[in-house]
Amino acid sequence: MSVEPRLLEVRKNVLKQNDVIARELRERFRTQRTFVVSLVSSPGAGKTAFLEKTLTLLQPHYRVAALVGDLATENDAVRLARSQAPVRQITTGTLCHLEAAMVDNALKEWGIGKLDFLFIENVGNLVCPSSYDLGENLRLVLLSVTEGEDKPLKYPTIFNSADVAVITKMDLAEAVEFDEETVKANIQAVRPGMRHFAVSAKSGVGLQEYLQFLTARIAEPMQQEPA
Ligand SMILES: Nc1nc2c(ncn2[C@@H]2O[C@H](COP(=O)(O)OP(=O)(O)OP(=O)(O)O)[C@@H](O)[C@H]2O)c(=O)[nH]1
Ligand SMILES: [Mg+2]
Repeated sequence: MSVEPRLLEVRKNVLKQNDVIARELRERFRTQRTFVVSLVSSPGAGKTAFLEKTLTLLQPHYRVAALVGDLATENDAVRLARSQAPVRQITTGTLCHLEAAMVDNALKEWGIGKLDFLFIENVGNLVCPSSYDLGENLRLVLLSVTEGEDKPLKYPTIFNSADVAVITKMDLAEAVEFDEETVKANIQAVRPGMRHFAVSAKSGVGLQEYLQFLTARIAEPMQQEPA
């Protein structure tokens, strides 16, 4: 047997194991009525800045918390904690993505109480995180205006694994001659029907529209509950 099929087999088993844990997590989140949102993007696209704003704006009205993954440092957890929301860093060492087991372990050690929203910031990478289900309800893929409009076409897998696209750093759009129509068309080319928000964590543009979308998502299942 050549090495390649063996490696493929190992990878298949890791993914299968991940899916089992992710399914358990999703079921647990469902019974606890916690809406889980994960964020994926290239390094530096603005996940932490966007999430810090999200937590700060939701915190007065909802029970929110965040897990954040990075290869090294607790920098992002320190930044997110400025929102006053509970935050935990997961350091992955050499791994370029979070896995469901890491989320499971972090939550078990944490013993955090009931939440309305749990946010999970993945390691900055446009490739690795796409294959790993974390049990989330909604996966956001972020793309900053400085990265170029062609990224959805070049990294279709991550856009296909996500539910919603968030274009970040809109305050810089003019300076880099960002063309929103082109990026919209490129997103639609790889993921027809995908919704997108155009935001800036610096100026606050687009944040209210995004938060309305998010909070409506938790209102949905609650409205279906019997009186
Ligand atoms: N002008 C502007 N800069 C931003 C915005 N959002 C983030 N930045 C800057 O972009 C840089 C990277 O932002 P982060 O929030 O650390 O990005 P990230 O995706 O969390 O990065 P990693 O976790 O390392 O992958 C920082 O210097 C931020 O201040 C924005 O909306 N506008
Ligand atoms: Mg970050």
